[in-house]
Amino acid sequence: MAIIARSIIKSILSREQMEGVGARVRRSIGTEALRNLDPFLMLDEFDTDLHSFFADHPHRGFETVTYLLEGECQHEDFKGHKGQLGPGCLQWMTAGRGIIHAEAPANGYTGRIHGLQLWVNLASKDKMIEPSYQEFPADKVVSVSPTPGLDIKVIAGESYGTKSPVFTRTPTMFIDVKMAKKGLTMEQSIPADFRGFIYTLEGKASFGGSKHVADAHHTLVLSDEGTTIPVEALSDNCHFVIIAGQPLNEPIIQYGPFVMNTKEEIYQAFADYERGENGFEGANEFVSEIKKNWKY
Ligand code: FJE
Ligand code: FE
Repeated sequence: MAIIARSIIKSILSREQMEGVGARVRRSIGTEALRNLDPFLMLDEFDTDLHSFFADHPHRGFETVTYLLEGECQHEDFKGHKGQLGPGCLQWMTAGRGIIHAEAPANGYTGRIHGLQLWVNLASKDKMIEPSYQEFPADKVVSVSPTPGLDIKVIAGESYGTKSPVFTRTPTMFIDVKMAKKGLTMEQSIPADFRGFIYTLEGKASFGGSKHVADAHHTLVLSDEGTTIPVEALSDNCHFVIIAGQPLNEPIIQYGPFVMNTKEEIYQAFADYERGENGFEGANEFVSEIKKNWKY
């Protein structure tokens, strides 16, 4: 059987918007133009500074994946789980039935904070599971360099024979690609049943069988047919991510931080959050140290 290359069926430029408290983000998935791309609910490229933070907020029914490219961040949840992320660090958080947390620049850090936050939907059967974290410092994020100047970090899934240790409840591929020189090429395999997209961070390249040309901050939606994604760098210093996953094909009812399958489950999420029940125990008493110490 012939190997079919995926093509680009839609290209959307992300403009900067404000989120949280003073944070600048470029939203990819999760805007009017692309509400979701099953199984993905949101992708934000945050590029911000010490004046920004995401104050105490809940999540239910999905996973948040925070991948830091530059800077130092801290996080803290309502069960006492806290930590720091540096450049190249990965936090794969399964919110499941409930997490309340704060995300902010690390204390004393005053530089640029640049990274990605992806929201991966959970199947109906997984939405109410116990919350959990998979956390990887930069040196535990696996990478592969198939040719000089081509540097790939395998956040989830597999690239050029290198496999990520991340467990993805919703089968997901997340590949971070840097191509140092114009003219370099690469090809990423993608499972036939995955739906996906490319988000460009820097440089100019041609993507897919259709050789679609894009520069930075574009979301390129992939066609559903095919098992490979060819890329050619058209400038030096190309940087982009390829994200794909198995569609859940279930109803999506989203109300901000709660993503469920029915309206009733959303009402239940609000009630549980307000009453501090069904996974939100302690919600009313919780104020993060991050919020208490916030002074900008
Ligand atoms: C959220 C609005 C938000 N993008 N990128 C509504 F901004 C958020 C939220 C984030 C976020 C956090 C980080 Cl660290 C990076 C982000 C949106 O926290 F959860 C809701 N509900
Ligand atoms: Fe959050």
